[in-house]
Amino acid sequence: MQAPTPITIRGFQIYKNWLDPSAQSGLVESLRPVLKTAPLYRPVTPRGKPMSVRMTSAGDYGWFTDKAGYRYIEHHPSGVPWPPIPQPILDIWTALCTDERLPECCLVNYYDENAKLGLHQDKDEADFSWPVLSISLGDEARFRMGETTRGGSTESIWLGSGDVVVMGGAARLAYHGIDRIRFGSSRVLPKGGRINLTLRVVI
Ligand code: MD6
Ligand code: FE
Repeated sequence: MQAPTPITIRGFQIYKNWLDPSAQSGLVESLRPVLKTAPLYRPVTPRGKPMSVRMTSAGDYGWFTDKAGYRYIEHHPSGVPWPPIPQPILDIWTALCTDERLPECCLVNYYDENAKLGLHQDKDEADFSWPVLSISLGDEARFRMGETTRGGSTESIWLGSGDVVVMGGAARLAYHGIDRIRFGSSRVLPKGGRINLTLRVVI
């Protein structure tokens, strides 16, 4: 099937409501064993500040940060291997990105009522010719998009449950972040909050 035309803002391709409610709850179900094997933890930035977003990963590599810096690691901080990326998540990548290569990391970010994510670039991967794909589940979030240099102009859009964003080409190295969520705006996650999945080709 050919994907319908997304909204494009600064090269970010935004597929509103790509996942219908049953696909959204299917993804939430597929994440349960991931979260059981590899529980969410609170990473610490290289400057020593605990992040407000909690994280875990699935796949061969998990994105990680502590005082030693940003990097990909092959095990959860507990020492267990990262669980495999659930097939329904890989299917979204294949539908919207490419079937030439599969992502090696599915980073899982959980936002509670007060969590946010400052403007950043995703640049810990080896080859920026592969896009990053992001899937939103649960509460709405204001996603901010900037330029490829820090301090440029920005614009924002609200992402809701089932929205998918592909960040490739010129946008692959653009700054972006989450200003805040609207806690309680969705019932997709029983306890509220927001899950964002980002799929990345790492090596
Ligand atoms: C989020 N997303 O939506 C955070 N990164 O919670 C990201 O940082 C992100 O949405 C790369 C590509 C798309 C994204
Ligand atoms: Fe990012």
